[in-house]
Amino acid sequence: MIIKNAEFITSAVESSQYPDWDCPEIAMAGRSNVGKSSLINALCNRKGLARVAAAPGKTRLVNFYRVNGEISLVDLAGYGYARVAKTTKATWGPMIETYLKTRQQLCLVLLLLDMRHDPSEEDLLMERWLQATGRTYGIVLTKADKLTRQEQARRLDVLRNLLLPDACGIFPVSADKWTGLDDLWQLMADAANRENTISKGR
Ligand SMILES: Nc1nc2c(ncn2[C@@H]2O[C@H](COP(=O)(O)OP(=O)(O)OP(=O)(O)O)[C@@H](O)[C@H]2O)c(=O)[nH]1
Ligand SMILES: [Mg+2]
Repeated sequence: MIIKNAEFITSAVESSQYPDWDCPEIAMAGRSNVGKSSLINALCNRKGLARVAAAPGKTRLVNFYRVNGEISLVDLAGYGYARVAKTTKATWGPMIETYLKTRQQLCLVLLLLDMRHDPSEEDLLMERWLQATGRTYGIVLTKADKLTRQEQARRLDVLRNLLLPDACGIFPVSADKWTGLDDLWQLMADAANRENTISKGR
């Protein structure tokens, strides 16, 4: 994908604050610190578009970005971060769930997992939940640069066995070294094209 422009559009808590457009949306889900915001920056070829932090819990709310005026990337707050206050956590769950459940033009969810680790209970819950809702989802394995090629191949095998067979693909990537992004863009562009065709018929 050639990135002509990438822009932040808005942050939302409730569905009334989502952008009023028919742009196909692709969401990044996963635990805090897995690299959701970094992946958006890498995919958009822009360093500071989405805010990244070494400490987990950086992204709050549902954040909408738009690429080339035609496809939207949605950065979600991460789950599984113990140090976030209980009251904050109580609002994050429903906020993410409402978006994932109700958003019509959401055509693909990317579930991010750190390639070095086995999925957590919450990761597996999210995976099962996505499968049950019938959403099209892909698995993105982040931080591949922290492993050697050999380790990457081994982890890919291990993870494949731990995950459901329903994902539309498993994509190892590095937001640091910018690897694996072309294949991912291909998946995303296909999903967006399909959504554009479907929405014309609505
Ligand atoms: N080496 C390496 N580090 C990465 C990669 N992706 C993200 N990181 C680092 O991981 C940390 C967390 O990245 P974020 O993109 O903020 O993670 P997030 O999933 O958006 O986290 P929350 O907003 O807290 O949910 C940062 O220090 C990033 O620099 C990667 O592909 N390789
Ligand atoms: Mg983030």
